[in-house]
Amino acid sequence: MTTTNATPGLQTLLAAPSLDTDIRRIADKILQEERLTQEDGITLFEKGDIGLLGALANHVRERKHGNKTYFNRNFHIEPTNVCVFTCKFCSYSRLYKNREEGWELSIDEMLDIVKKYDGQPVTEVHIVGGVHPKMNLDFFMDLMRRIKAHRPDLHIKGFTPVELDYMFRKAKVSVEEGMRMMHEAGLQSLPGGGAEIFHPDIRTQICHDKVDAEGWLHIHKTAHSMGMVTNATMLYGHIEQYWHRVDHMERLRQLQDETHGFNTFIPLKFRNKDNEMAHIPESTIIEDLKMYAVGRLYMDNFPHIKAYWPMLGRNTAQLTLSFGVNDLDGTIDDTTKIYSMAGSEEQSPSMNTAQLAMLIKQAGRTPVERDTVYNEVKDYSGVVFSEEELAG
Ligand code: V47
Ligand code: SF4
Repeated sequence: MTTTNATPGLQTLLAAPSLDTDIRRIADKILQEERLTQEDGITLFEKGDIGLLGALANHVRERKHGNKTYFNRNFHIEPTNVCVFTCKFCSYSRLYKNREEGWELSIDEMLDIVKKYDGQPVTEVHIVGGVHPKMNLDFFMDLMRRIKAHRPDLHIKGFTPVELDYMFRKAKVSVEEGMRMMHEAGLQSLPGGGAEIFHPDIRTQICHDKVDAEGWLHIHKTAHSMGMVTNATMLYGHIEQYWHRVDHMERLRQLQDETHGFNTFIPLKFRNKDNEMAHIPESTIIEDLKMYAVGRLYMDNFPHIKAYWPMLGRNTAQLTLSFGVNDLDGTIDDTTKIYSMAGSEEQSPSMNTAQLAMLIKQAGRTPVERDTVYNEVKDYSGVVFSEEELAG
């Protein structure tokens, strides 16, 4: 066993005589920068002690990024929560027949949201919502052209393969044609949503009617082939088993080997309020931290692991910074409803730059503002914030 590059704390954990032999072998692979197998991934979930998983994930995180922890200044546009699909975990959507209970924004209304940020240094708009039968490819291309005409420097990250697959089918265009059209209209990157759990045993039970794993991966692959970067999520902590999580990560890791187009892996904790899976208890914090740590260790070709604080809550998100995470997403400005409606403790998610930077500093990390593609905008390590700024 080579432990020379490990911190003293990690060396002590690895020296424990009681350490499981499989875990010791996997830890050695991690220190040697060798790729983990699916079996290794499952073993980490099943037998990994939380302290050791955290120390190993932290070791890899610090090797890749040192102390830097990224965030960005962003806001969301959720064009509608009316949706033709029936995902059982979704607390947010309303069926088309009940659309008077939901919202449907016009292009002018969405442009008004963009205009609210005139003169403010936001760098990204994240557009994502339900799949509304009347909001088609032309509608969204028009929306993006108008956003770009108003504010060319604002990066448009938007639309999951669930929305894109539906739009392209309706418009009778291929994925390649459709992605080209969206890209030319202003779409610059894809968020990670819609991935859930890829394996059909689980996917057919929780979201049987939307794009399948192959369709999801094909759309991301096509985006990568056009030079766009994308993210990937995994919805964990419901009816899946550990091997389903590892299978999911494996499919992503394989595509990343081919394209190198993914920036960030984002494990999303299942929240159980007001949805058809409300009888399933939510995962514990220990399980959440384990998920982030194994995500960091398994996804060796993903540069960034993100904890999305509006979903996880800011306190747990802060803890994940010691379990492999190096990105907390953004300021959000209370512009998303997906997680508050699903029961997150963050009922009006909004943090100003000072608050986000302080959250990161308190965890002993260096806050660095980034843009969507991880160009560094500003290092906040030396910045002192006033009481007023921190109060928000
Ligand atoms: O795909 C829906 C998830 C996702 C619930 O790429 C739920 O930077 C937990 O993907 N409990 C959409 N999760 C959001 C998303 C995202 C968010 C932030 C940043 C990025 C990024 C991507 O929300 C869906 C689904 O997996 N979701 N309902 C729920 N009850
Ligand atoms: Fe529709 Fe997305 Fe909700 Fe599924 S998760 S029902 S696709 S809004």
